[in-house]
Amino acid sequence: MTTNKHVNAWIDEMAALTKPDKIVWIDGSEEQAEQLRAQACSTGELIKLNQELLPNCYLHRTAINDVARVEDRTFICTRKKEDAGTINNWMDPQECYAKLSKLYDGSMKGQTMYVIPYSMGVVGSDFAKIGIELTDSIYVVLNMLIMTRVGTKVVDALGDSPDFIKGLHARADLDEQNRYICHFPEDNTIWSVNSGYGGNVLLGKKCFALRIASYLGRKEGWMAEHMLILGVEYPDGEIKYVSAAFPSACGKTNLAMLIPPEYYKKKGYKVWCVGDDIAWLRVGEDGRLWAVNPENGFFGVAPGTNSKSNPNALATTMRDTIFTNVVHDLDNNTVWWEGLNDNPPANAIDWKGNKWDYTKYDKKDKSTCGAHPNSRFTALAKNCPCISSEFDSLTGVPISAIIFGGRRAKTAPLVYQSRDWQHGTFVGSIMASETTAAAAGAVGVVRRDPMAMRPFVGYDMGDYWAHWLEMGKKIPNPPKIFHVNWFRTDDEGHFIWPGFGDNMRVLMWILDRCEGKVDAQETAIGYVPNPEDINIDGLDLTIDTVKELLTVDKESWKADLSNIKEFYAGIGARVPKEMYDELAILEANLNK
Ligand code: OXD
Ligand code: MN
Repeated sequence: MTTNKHVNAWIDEMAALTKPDKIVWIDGSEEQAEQLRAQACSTGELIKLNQELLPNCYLHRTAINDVARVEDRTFICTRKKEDAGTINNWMDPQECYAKLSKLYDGSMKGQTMYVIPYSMGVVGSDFAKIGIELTDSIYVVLNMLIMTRVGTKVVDALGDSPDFIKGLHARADLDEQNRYICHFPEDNTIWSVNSGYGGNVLLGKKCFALRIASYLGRKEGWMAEHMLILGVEYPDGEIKYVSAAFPSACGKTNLAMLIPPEYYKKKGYKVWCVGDDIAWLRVGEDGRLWAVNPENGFFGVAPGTNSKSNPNALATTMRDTIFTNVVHDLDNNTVWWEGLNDNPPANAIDWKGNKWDYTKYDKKDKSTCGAHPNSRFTALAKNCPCISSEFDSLTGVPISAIIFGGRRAKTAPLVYQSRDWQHGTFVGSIMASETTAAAAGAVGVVRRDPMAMRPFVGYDMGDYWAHWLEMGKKIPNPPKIFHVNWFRTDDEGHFIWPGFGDNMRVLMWILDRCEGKVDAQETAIGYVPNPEDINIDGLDLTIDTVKELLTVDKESWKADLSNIKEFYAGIGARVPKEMYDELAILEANLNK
């Protein structure tokens, strides 16, 4: 399919190692995709769902031991250990190539190796980067066809260039003891073996668009971030864009597809989704920071998605979707998951492929779930009712505000604004979430997740913060940086803020701040809204509750300081001095 000698030599080498019977190029055509779906259905890899209710939708079940990303099996293989940093697992590249070569050796015998040429970003955009994934899995091919831009157009765009990310994936024996997700940022290479689960095997997503891209971004002067991008349209038609980073289980996809509360809807406000997971950001000619979503679809968590929490996501999954590890409703050949509605199917198969008795389902016992808690939908962005008209833009969208967030019961107020870019970088660096009763393990344990990138930075975390600081110097008109917390609780542990669509009320304060339209109070941690500036029209909330949501509780911040210091110490010598300066300012402010 190509005369590119770099591509052909690499494919030859990988085929000599994995020894497939056949090599098939994925051209991006519907005919080829349809033929692969039929083939996957004939072997049981996919189940074709009710085509009247769910046109072009399929169900897949992974192996039971293979249901999530595996951070402890994920490696950054730089020549020098210190370049991978203290948070990432590291392996020497030569040692890793040798070790994994043994696992790949002959692993595709009797099978087909699919060659997927794909682009992260719109083909032809200055933001876009090309990858080629070699895989033995039709499930991977079909997911990549949704999540990325695939096919002949990508091969044409690459031409004779050696500038592409080389990804090799083999399911091998799905042996979890020998499962490896390895990144070689210095070689533009990703090797994944012994998994069939999305985050480990759709190499364009976390592996390329975050880990490798964050490394490239540092080298080339741009940023790859774990951020949603959304646009707020004002009644006069103007649209302002924000990007936002949250650790998992903070409702990122829900925020990206937010439905405005009645108050705003009536006035003509709209919210448009550009992306729900990843943003690539560059400085534009106008001196602002511009963002694209390099993906082409959503790989969203199914449980909890419903017509109230995220009607747009639900609508997106109604066609052209691959469901993974959800419940199969046998009566009407559709799917179900916990939190979809109150009508679990009576005649159903669970995510493990066993008959599922919903009467034995106990919300507190995950082992009784019909759908795996990390079950997923892979759906096309263009099927989302609120997809932005700029989704396919070559230049991206200009970002007015960057929002960081976490799940904190007491410490962080509903929203605060950093003083400037450097302070904003510090605010991102101390991002954290507390574990909830829903997760296994102790409740209330703080996990630091800087910029929500803890598992995704392809190099040293201290160097990553230094890159943020460097970028700040290169953006003449930078976005303002904020922090939000939708999850403050009262003394009984109930959430105080209604969340979901009502988060728009906080977005509007943020955008007003960006325009200099509203004042704020300076506090020890940054600028906090005057309570009356958070619009609570139509909400069952008093101004006193808003005051409570906005208080900065110095004692809990002081308690946090030692945890932050310990975290910084763990990151080690490359934490920029500026971050320690900001920490000292915070400490001094809290002791004032
Ligand atoms: C994801 C994640 O799947 O962040 O997007 O884990
Ligand atoms: Mn994510």
